[in-house]
Amino acid sequence: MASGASEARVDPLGMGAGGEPPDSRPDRKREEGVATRERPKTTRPQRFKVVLYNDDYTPMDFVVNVLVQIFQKSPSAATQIMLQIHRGGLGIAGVYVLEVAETKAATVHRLAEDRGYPLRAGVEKE
Ligand code: TYC
Repeated sequence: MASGASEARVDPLGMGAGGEPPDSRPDRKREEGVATRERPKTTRPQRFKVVLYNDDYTPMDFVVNVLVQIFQKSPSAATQIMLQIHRGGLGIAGVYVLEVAETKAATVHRLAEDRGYPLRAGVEKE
């Protein structure tokens, strides 16, 4: 070259004539058009059941009160769930994200232990 200018000096950032940096991704054509997402960016948090287990000693009205106060059931729904547990061995008190489910199960254990009852609650993936 007569001027002595190298190509690097003429186009120091490698921008080319279009003014955009070159696409360095191998085997990829530059996308064109409107960007679209094939999958949603967000996912729903996993949900967990709080399961109450039957025992021979916890009073029925205590279980109903737990279902009303901790799991926001109506008195009649709470009574149905309690009877289902009493007859079938277990029942679902509610379904929540993990941290809420664990907190509710721990609250059941604390309230039962305070009264000397053996009521147990578990957390299971839905
Ligand atoms: N089986 C208990 C009784 O006869 C009542 C009971 C119901 C206990 C549900 C626990 O999760 C339970 N007093």
